[in-house]
Amino acid sequence: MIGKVERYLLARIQEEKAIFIPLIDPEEVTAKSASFLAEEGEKAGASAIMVGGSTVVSSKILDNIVKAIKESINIPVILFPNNITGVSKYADAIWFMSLLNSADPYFIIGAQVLAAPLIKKFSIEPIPLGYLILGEGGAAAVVGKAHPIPYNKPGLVVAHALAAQFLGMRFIYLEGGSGVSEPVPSDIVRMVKSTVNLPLLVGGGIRTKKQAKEIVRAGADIIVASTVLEDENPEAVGIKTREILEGIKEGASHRYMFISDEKEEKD
Ligand code: 1GP
Repeated sequence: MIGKVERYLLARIQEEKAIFIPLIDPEEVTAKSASFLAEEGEKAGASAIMVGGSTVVSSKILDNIVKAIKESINIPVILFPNNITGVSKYADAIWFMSLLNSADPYFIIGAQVLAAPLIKKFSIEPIPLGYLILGEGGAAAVVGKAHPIPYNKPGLVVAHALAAQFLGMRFIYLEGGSGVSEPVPSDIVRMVKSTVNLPLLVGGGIRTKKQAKEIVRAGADIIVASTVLEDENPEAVGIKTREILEGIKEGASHRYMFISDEKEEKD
């Protein structure tokens, strides 16, 4: 049941403790700049490239971008769809995600039903993921009709993540919203990690090495970042990618240990 890309991600997480997946928003790039971003990511040590955004993009544009990325890198390309238009036959895998705190069943199960036959037809590997939008939530919250869980209600985040685990989802994504001022607080990451036994993705508003380090230290297995890598200056893209990766590495080597519900600090 577990496919090649998922096995690969789990192996890299086991090996490196935490990994980086740059996210490319098809609305913000051309095929050329997307390839460049992906190449820089791969060179710096990113484990995969995600492609997706909150607003609608034509399937043709998405296909061109995914195809161009695929041709320039060897690491997997994973779709991060906001809707059924987020599917491209050129990708290796797709986060088969349910927006668990949406008020609209379309984003919990409707879009997934419509997209499933196409994903099967294109042989794209689906990776089941529980998606939760917190804090400001950004465009993802508006488009997905979510009730973002406030940062001061960590118990609610844990309850949602636990429900995702019990439903059989294999990854959890804590989303703060693209470009938001405050990424998901490390306290929330720590609480989820000490209760839920699933690999944890955290994204939204992560711009600095320090933020990446703190979030990984608190237990994130995968850091996702997009806005910080959208820079006109090609040199800046490489520098930022490496900075985030350094933060991830430092955070992973100074991780809290999670023993049942108690945590100890390890050095
Ligand atoms: C959005 O979590 C991602 O879905 C990335 O957010 O653009 O703020 O890095 P940023």
